[in-house]
Amino acid sequence: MKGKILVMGALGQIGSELTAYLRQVYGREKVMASDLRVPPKNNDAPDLFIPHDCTKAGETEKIITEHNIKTIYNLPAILSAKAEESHKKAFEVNLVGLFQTLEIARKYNCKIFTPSSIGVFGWNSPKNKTPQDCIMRPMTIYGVTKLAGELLGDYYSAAFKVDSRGIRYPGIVSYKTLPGGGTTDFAVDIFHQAIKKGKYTSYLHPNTTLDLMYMPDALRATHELMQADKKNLTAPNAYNVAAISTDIVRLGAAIRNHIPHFKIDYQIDPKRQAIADSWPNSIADKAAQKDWGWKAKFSLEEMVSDMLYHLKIKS
Ligand code: VAH
Repeated sequence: MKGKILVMGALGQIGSELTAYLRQVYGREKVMASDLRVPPKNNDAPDLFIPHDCTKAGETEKIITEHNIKTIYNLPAILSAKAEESHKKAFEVNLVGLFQTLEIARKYNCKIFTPSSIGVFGWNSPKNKTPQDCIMRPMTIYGVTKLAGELLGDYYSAAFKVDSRGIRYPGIVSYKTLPGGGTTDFAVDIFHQAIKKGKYTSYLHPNTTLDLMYMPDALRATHELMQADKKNLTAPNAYNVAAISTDIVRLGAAIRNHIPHFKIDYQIDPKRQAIADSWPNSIADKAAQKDWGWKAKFSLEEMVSDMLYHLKIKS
């Protein structure tokens, strides 16, 4: 592949694992990593890490030119719950940062991937098997920035032939990083609490159903989409992908198969409950299946078993 890859936001939940995944595929030296934060002392490639504020176009442009970057994974984002606490910061990082990176992708002919989210759907989007194309009126700053980001990507694809691609990630579950301020943080924290305390206090109602996806599926979906032949991609930007539609009760039951005494109690957080209630219960991903052969591999039980296996080793 020509040029190098830059993973922006490389210390986040997706970024930290996508960087390692891409280095496996393309070779360590082909993948540069950048983030506003300082990498941990045990970072395995400090020589390939660059401190970077994605809202500063000059910094981004310097990295692109100095390292001959031809593929950008634009991951920096303030997630849904945290974004409601600082909507201006969320706008700057999620949308201004993206706009500046799209401009640089246009100027230097880079292919660009930007995560979208099921957060782009709103109260009046279809709730079950939510389709690729439907009404989308998100009422969170996160959803607004993600939907606007999709439209920006569509515009740069059409107006400037920038190869801009995206995926509407469900709540991603992984064991390598701690939750990062999202509404679906429960789906990560519950495993840590189950191992540490044998119990979890849920901030969402027991019957709140959401789409989740295990990180290995999310990484593979991202790579498969970026590898796909552009002429087969009918959805201009940000594909629906689906994996596991579930709720905290079913997630808890699957954990109880491994930790029999595990208990859940509830202290509802009205803000995150309202966000979760505005999101779909389940997603239809027909376009991704047809256009680039997408199919999730991990079931709820397989995800739970793998998460607990790895976290027990770490604990
Ligand atoms: C969040 N984890 O909770 C993210 C994600 C679908 C959820 O976008 O904000």
